[in-house]
Amino acid sequence: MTDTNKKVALITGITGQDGAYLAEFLLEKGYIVHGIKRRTSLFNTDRIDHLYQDPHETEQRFVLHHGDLTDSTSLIRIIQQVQPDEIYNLAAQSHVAVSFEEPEYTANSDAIGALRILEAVRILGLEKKSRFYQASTSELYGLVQETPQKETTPFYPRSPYAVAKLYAYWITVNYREAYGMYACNGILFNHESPKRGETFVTRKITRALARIKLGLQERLYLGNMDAKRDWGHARDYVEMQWLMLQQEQPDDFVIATGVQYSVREFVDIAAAELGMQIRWEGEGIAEKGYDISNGKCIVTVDPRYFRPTEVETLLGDPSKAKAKLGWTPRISFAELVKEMVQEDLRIAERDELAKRHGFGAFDYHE
Ligand code: NDP
Ligand code: GDR
Repeated sequence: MTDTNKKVALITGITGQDGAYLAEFLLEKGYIVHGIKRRTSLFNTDRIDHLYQDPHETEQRFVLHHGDLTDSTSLIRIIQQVQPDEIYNLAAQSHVAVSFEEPEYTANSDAIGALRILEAVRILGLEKKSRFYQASTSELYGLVQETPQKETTPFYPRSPYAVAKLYAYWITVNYREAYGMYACNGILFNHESPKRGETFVTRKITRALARIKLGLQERLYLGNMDAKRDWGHARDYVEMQWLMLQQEQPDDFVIATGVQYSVREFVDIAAAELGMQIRWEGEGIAEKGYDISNGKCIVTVDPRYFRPTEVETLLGDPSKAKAKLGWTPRISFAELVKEMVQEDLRIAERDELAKRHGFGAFDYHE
């Protein structure tokens, strides 16, 4: 049973970083939240387990459905059943480096996946009911044509991921113009949190440094340390996703902080949070970072993490979102790094305790 006066949201990618924060945010706003998760051989709901509701309870406010962005039939069935007021398309193969290894799958899920949802809405005659949010990305700017990047900056995608997201961006605009759908692109710059996947560079750094600090890991291997990103906090960014769907007219917005740091600077700031200081020596692939307290080499470059085509620098201009959505990030970069480091330290302490009691602690480098 569900309350018919409550707004109904459908989130694809609900098991991911943003999906988890957005689900929490919408539940607090009183929404009924439906999420699409894909079938996996192990549980993949860690990030949303705290929101789980027993399906036997009478009033259902949080419901998960099995589905996949590569399977139209599942999307049509779920959208028909849920009749959502708002659809947030967050699902994607979201790792840029992996997209070079799985370009076809990335196109299928990230590009055609968006089309499948838009078509499902049209087939079901929900164009005027269901508002649509597309998780677009600063990766669209790729080889940057203008700095800082804003909504009118030309795109130049540099990876199969970004090319797939370019299609999704334009099909969203096209369905808005062709069928009068309320469909928006949020061009979000990098946003991180303690829920960030462990293979994205920020989380990889905070996790590895916390483990090095506790003696669980020897070294952090990184790729391009000169890359610069405009990093914000995911909790702030999901609120903007919601706000984009609450306007009178649908539109596309850049969400960014307007400040950038290099990967190396991120390492320095995260290390400082752990009371560590790094001395850098060498250049390019010979660059090394030493813990000055004991002289140990704890950071080296591994060309395995270089990308065939790299996005060297991204810096967003969020003026439009500031003016029209009242966007101001609440969580600073320093607070973001601190929260991530503290959470990874807590996890490392748990692993260290387990190791001391004879339970294996693994060490992998991804
Ligand atoms: P995550 O990688 O953390 O989450 C991606 C989600 O998509 C997961 O729930 C994943 O499921 C799901 N998924 C992947 N493939 C499929 C598929 N074929 N069918 C159904 N679900 C699928 O990403 P984020 O939360 O960080 O990002 C959310 C969205 O925003 C993504 O589209 C990303 O590309 C985009 N984006 C992210 C930015 C960022 O900095 N975080 C910036 C700009 C855009 P599972 O848990 O099973 O893997
Ligand atoms: P990005 O994020 O590619 O910007 O995509 P990621 O954290 O993977 O890389 C950021 C930059 O760091 C460099 N880098 C490394 N990256 C990873 N993952 N691992 C390393 O060891 C490493 N060393 C250096 C990268 O080369 C890159 O320049 C993220 C994803 O969330 C996308 O889905 C989203 O669209 C964009 O952010 C905005």
